[in-house]
Amino acid sequence: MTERADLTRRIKESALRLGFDAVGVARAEPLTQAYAHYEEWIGKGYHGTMGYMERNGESRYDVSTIVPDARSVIVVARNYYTPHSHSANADGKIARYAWGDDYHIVLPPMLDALCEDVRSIVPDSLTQRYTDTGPVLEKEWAVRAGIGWMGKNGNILRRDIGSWFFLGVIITTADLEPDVPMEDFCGSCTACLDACPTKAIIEAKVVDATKCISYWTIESKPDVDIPLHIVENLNGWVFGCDVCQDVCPWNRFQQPTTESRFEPRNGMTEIAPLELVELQAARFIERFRHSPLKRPKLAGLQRNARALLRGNR
Ligand code: B12
Ligand code: SF4
Ligand code: SF4
Repeated sequence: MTERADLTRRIKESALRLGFDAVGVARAEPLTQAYAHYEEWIGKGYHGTMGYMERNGESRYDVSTIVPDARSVIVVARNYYTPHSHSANADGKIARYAWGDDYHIVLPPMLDALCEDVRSIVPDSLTQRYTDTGPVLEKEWAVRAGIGWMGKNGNILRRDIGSWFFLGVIITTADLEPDVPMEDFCGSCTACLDACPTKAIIEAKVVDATKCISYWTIESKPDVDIPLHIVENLNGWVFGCDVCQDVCPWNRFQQPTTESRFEPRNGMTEIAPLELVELQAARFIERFRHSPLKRPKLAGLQRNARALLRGNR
């Protein structure tokens, strides 16, 4: 085994020991084609009001603008699947990724520990980590690092655990052995395209956020009304949406996570819209501390709840 292969093996072992479910490595090179797709996506306005996506294009294109002399990108996956479900005909459904504690809180200390190990295994190396915390095309890196393939629903998926996992990325100057991208196992399946209630998957792998329930219920500004054609198709979702993952045949291979903080907080996988509309600010802060549901703020959640009540009429 070459020295580079040995260092890579030790880093991967460390990632698995720290609790990640999968780890891979990609060569840190400019993302010419993926970035062209990204620019086209932005050009078409599919990002809606997520203005931050228009900035820092150079980092999305080339991670060496973030870490000079970057040689490798380490990508990790952390499974968040817990064996619970929504009740029949649930109203006020919360997307699975948000049932437990926020991954923006759970993953960074794990990534910091891995960065520390990388720097001790490869002395003098530099590391910079992300998990939906900066201008990095995490899914493209996941594909390149062999973590999974990009499903037609726009999510990265694997044959062993489906798509119920978060991604984390470490850009490093360490020169590591790259993995090969995984084969695409979507085949002729179109279940996600057919099932999306708002037809947000414009074509295979391309999601127009401005049509996506996840965007409207999580990312849109709380003072903006959700358009009627979305309201009428919310199908009970008050925060996020899992339809295009629920129908994915590969998600039959889901495995329970070993992270107890991803278990539903207070056993909750849904929250009645009326309860949300009446929730007081002080109670909201206390109840949703460390929860992803804090993101749209109480005003955003109440806007979503009112939309659901309106759509149900
Ligand atoms: C913006 C964003 C969103 C937006 C846009 C969704 C999207 N599909 O990009 C909204 C708010 C809608 C969203 C929703 C969700 N998100 Co989100 N999101 C992000 C974020 C911050 C950036 C992604 C991005 O840059 N999108 C812009 C598009 C252009 O990028 P892209 O899909 O990578 O585009 C590629 C393809 O479209 C392809 N392409 C484009 N055109 C063409 C044409 C052809 C012919 C081909 C072959 C390819 C191709 O090339 C592009 C560049 O690589 C990432 C974190 C990060 N920093 O990466 C999380 C992230 C993607 N989200 C995540 C999650 C969990 C979700 C939800 C499941 C949450 C939920 N349950 O509600 C949903 C899933 C919705 C869906 N079907 O995609 C996870 C996904 C994990 C995984 N297993 O894949 C991420 C990685 C966060 C994380 N660190 O874990 N999200
Ligand atoms: S998250 Fe929901 S609305 Fe968005 S693309 Fe998937 S099924 Fe469609
Ligand atoms: S539902 Fe089918 S087409 Fe969509 S991501 Fe899963 S396997 Fe691919």
